[in-house]
Amino acid sequence: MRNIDIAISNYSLAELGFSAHFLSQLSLEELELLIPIRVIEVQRDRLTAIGESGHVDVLLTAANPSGDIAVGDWMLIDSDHRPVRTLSPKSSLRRRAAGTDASAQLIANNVDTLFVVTSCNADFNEARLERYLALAKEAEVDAVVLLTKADISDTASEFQAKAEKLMEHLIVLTLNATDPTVAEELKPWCGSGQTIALVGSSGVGKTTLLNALTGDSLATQDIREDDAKGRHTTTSRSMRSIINGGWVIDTPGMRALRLFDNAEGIDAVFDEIIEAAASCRFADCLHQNEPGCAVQAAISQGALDAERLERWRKLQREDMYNSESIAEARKRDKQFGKMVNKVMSDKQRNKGH
Ligand SMILES: Nc1nc2c(ncn2[C@@H]2O[C@H](COP(=O)(O)OP(=O)(O)OP(=O)(O)O)[C@@H](O)[C@H]2O)c(=O)[nH]1
Ligand SMILES: [Mg+2]
Repeated sequence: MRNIDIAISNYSLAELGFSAHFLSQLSLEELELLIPIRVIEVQRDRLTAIGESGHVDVLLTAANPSGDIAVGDWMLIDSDHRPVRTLSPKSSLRRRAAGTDASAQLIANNVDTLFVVTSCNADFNEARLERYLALAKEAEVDAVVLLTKADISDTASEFQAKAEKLMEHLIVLTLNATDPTVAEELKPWCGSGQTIALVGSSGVGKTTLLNALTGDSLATQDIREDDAKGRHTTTSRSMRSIINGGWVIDTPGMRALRLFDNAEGIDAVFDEIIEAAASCRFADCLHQNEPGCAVQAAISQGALDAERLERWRKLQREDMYNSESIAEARKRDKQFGKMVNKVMSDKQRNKGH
């Protein structure tokens, strides 16, 4: 018995987000023999995807482990629905895994717009928002900040003004996520074939927004479970279709977003510092007490925020530390793999004698 389940769907590949970027990766033979599908949920040993002929359950193998596949990915499967390969994504959102694990974790792939969700309350934190914005910049994904719970705040416009200062041309919306008309407000980002991901802390209203966009509150039940506080919290990532076109990926609330290999994204968010630094007398200026430091000069003139400089430094340091520890862990894994291979081949050789 094959482990597949095909349901009816009416999506074309273009509506699913397939584009020239993916098509160009297929050979003529693959085009004829293989089926492109888009991953909507990943479990340890299997994934659910959607293709032109509906939902497909795919069993994963050692050659295609779940750790290398993210929600939003495009994959090729053969006519028996066995995974063949994952197509190179056009954007990839990744972080350092939570806890002590020095490994990379995929958040979502092939996202067009990142909705960075926070609330008009104590969750609002500039340093956290800057992290998410740097993540989006690095992945070359557009970011929009959504400030929920504006309906129960007297200072929503103050939060909005603060968020708008974090990056040039940043769009910041204040919303009531529980109001169904919110889907209308978010429509500009939800065109056919477009993919949105919702990120932010637990309880800020990501799933509430997902429900508004998909128009179906029941649809999220299977990915929710009661946590210790009796709240419904999202425990896994999944992609769902938006009422008037496009796709939305809900993610579990993140306690900490740890960036790695994100130097360019970080500099892009703090570009007023980079711009000022270009006028420093010394190319290797640390913007501390060096003579001719244009960054410190801008701070004393009130043209640059000293707290931004501190947050930029902190994020840079962290990014460097995380990038190094992930690179080291990869090297260790590789060396261990080589050692195992050597032991195995020695054993084989000894058997042969
Ligand atoms: N009044 C009001 N309540 C909101 C708003 N957004 C979310 N809520 C409420 O906040 C609570 C948490 O919302 P969720 O959508 O579950 O939050 P989440 O971001 O998905 O949380 P996790 O799944 O734990 O990451 C729910 O009770 C929502 O009804 C809003 O804009 N206004
Ligand atoms: Mg949720």
